[in-house]
Amino acid sequence: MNAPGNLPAGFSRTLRLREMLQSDRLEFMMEAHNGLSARIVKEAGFKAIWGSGLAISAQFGVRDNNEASWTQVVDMLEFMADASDLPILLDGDTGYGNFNNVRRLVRKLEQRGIAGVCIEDKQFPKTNSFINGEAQPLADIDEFCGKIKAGKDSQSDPNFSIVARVEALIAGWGMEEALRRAEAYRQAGADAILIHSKLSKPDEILTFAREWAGRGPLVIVPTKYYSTPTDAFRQAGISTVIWANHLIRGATSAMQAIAKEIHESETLVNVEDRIAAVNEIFRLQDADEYSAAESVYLSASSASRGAVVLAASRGAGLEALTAERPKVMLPVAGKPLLRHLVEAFKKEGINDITVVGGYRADAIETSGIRLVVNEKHEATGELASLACAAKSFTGDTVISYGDLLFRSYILRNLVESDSDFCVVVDSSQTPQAGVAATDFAYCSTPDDRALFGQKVWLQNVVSVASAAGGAQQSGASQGRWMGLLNVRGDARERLLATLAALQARADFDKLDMAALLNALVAAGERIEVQYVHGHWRGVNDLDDFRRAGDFAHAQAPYGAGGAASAEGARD
Ligand code: SPV
Ligand code: MG
Repeated sequence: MNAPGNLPAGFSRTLRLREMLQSDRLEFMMEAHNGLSARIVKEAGFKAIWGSGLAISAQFGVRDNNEASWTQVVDMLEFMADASDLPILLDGDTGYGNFNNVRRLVRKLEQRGIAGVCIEDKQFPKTNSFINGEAQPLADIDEFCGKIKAGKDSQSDPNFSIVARVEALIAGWGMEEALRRAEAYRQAGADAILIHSKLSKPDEILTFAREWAGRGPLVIVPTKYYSTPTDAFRQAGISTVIWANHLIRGATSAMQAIAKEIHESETLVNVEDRIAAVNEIFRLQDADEYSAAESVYLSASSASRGAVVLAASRGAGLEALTAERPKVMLPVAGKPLLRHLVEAFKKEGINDITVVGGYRADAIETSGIRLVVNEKHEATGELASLACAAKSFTGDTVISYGDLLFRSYILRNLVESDSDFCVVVDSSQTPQAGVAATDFAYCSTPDDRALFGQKVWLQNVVSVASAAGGAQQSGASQGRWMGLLNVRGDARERLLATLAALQARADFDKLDMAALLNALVAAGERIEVQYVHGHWRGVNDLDDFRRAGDFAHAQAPYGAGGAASAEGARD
């Protein structure tokens, strides 16, 4: 809720700043010096930002002597204006030159969404008022009035504010001179007067306010007279208080303490719980908005692609080799099977890889992947494992068996499919008497190996389990499903709904991927089939395992010991 008289964010920043300066309430501005601090000021509830010259130069690591160029300051303001929709009043020092520089400054500030500028009546290049203030020459009054007029004449938004800062008290010229200057600046068109003091008591500010008698908005910076109760400013009719440098100072103390602690202790353990979590930084950067936008604008690209790898099994027929590790960790051509798969995904820009482990999941090497564990792997099947990774379906997702080796074009073509669902079927593998194999696929058209541009659709997949369950299809299958399924965009929601429906079945724990594919078809989904003819290996038994090494070696780059073996050449 806005307090009465407060303008909500829908009003322009210039209007909001103007309203703050002109309102009868005491208002507050908080210093910010970059995008992050601007965001923090807004979240704290402030209505406007002071773009402090001291703080902005300090965060650059330079002095408050116009060492940072005005364009560097304006560039920083752009980040601040992007990070926060609050009005920003720039501390524009002396205007960075003469009247002409002020004109250009005002135009550039308006272009970047800055609501106003404060210029001070010193000479360029200035020095911070708290460093030897008396020694600093003041500007000629007429010359400074010319700057104010030039700035007012060049603003295109009538609500852009120019605040004139009187440095007469800082420079030791006395109250009368301060009042004389303030009046001249008011008459030159200044929208408010900033009266600055370096005393530790508010006396001269309160005197000035009394003498000023409400001729226009007064802005103060109580850095030195900070112990004054804020109500005293309210009673004096001050318009706006600027807390001018407290975020850069707070950040400095924190950084000094943390750097010292980490340097001395050579560990992060003492600081981790005392500093903002990395996720808090992400939040302040609005990382969630990026992810949401990514799913809208990048849905077909690699940036939103993920993979879910089913790797819970020990490997029937491989017991001798898998006492200490799951099948996916068996070494093939010098590295675990899973690593071959992860590298294949990464080559296609699929970096968000979730592996569902089960048997000896502790032995799965987790670099570059997210491991989730199907704790009930001994009593459950592939779909129970898949359900463990349901949260990982965020963009386009490839679901894969964990024991696959394949030539890279297979995955590339799969992820480039524009169908909601797409599977790869090997037409070179059909059921043979006496050979145990699963996942035979029945498709709308057989592979004539010259089908270009014509889509083939999956009708049914028969695994050993589903065949045993009576779902056997009559007639010849067109090949073997390789264990790769691509799910595009929003189709993942339908896949997850189908999975959830199957989860309600009493036999869910026994269901495999074939059951999911068949349930999708039964639900009316069209699953595209991409035929291949060899060029891949699954590792199901010792024989497969032995041949997998030859296959993998044949895929290794030339010069990396990857001379094509007879096995690889044939495929
Ligand atoms: C600033 O914040 O840079 C100011 C205020 O100009 S002061 O440092 O108090 O002069
Ligand atoms: Mg300053």
